[in-house]
Amino acid sequence: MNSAILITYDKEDAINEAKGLCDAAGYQVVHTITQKFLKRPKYGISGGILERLEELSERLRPDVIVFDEILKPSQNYNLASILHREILDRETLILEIFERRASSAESKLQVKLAQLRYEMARAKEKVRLSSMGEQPGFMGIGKFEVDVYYNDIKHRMQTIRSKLEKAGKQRELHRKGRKRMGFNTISLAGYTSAGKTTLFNKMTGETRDENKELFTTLSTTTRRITIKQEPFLISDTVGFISKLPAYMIDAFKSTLEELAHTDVVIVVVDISDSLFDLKKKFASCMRTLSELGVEGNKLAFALNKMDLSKSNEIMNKIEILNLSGKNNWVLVSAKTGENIDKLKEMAANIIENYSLTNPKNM
Ligand SMILES: Nc1nc2c(ncn2[C@@H]2O[C@H](COP(=O)(O)OP(=O)(O)OP(=O)(O)O)[C@@H](O)[C@H]2O)c(=O)[nH]1
Ligand SMILES: [Mg+2]
Repeated sequence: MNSAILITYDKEDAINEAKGLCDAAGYQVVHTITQKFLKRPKYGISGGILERLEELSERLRPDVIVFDEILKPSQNYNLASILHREILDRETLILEIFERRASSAESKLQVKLAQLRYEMARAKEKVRLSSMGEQPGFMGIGKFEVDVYYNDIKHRMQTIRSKLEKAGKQRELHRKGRKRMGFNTISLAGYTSAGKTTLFNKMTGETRDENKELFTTLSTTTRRITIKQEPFLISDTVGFISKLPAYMIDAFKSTLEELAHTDVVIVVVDISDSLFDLKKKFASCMRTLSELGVEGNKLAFALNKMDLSKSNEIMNKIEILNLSGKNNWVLVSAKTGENIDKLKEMAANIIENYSLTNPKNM
């Protein structure tokens, strides 16, 4: 396993998430530096911290330095030239994880597109820097080459986009086909590691990869299940994360768009999270779902990992998530299987109620 020094915010949830990301990308964190502020113009961090980092980097010789913020090319260059190590910012780290995980042709294209968009965003700054005559991070490359580089990225992005568009059209055809055949569809969504795949496995009798690491699932899988003698199609999806780069959502759009077209979205929530994490992740999921255009009355909440939580804490959490008094949630354990049947019935009921109030969607 490669080693990393991690620089992140001095908040427990930020530290845990950043360590989880490092782990998922295959880096063992050998030292963590925490800071209140990581957006200083030149290095992201202060000169004093940079000195400490330089000393640590020399002593511990990590393979990379992970910077849990988004770095500009100039900042990345400034850091690398002092630390003599590869610097990975938060976005590069997430891209590395996605690259490691992508297995289907479509998810590979999606990751490629996200990588190119990342490069593109940086190419713009590089072009700007080179035209101003200062070109940190882009030494010795003239304006002409920069333009060639920029156009090349643009061209490659177009090629991938058109391939993805085809895949998207194929998806749409399948979706319409399923509708015609009268299938109702259910999707599992939620923060990464909430337990979507474990729940999917429990609900379908499948054995898909479930893992403690973040972003285990990148491509959607769909299976047929029966609830109250009716057939349904259920899909597992990619997890959300806070501060997911916009171009990542864009790259995974065709996959995530499915969520807006399914009849029920089961939002999987890890109810065993600390109150702080729970609120943050819940808000981030709800924001992403609303950005994707998923209607609120199509949501069912699976409050998962009940086996890990005490009941008085759970009730408090339900209150805080504003779910008490509502009937669109159920406590489950994907591990023990508790209440899985209840969840299935709830999903079926939501579809029934929805089609009663929206007959045109039938
Ligand atoms: N104790 C307990 N652990 C669970 C439960 N559900 C899932 N887990 C564990 O939580 C971890 C994450 O589960 P996954 O099913 O991979 O989570 P996911 O939401 O699919 O994650 P990504 O695909 O990475 O977004 C695994 O280690 C599971 O074994 C549960 O009900 N109880
Ligand atoms: Mg998964």
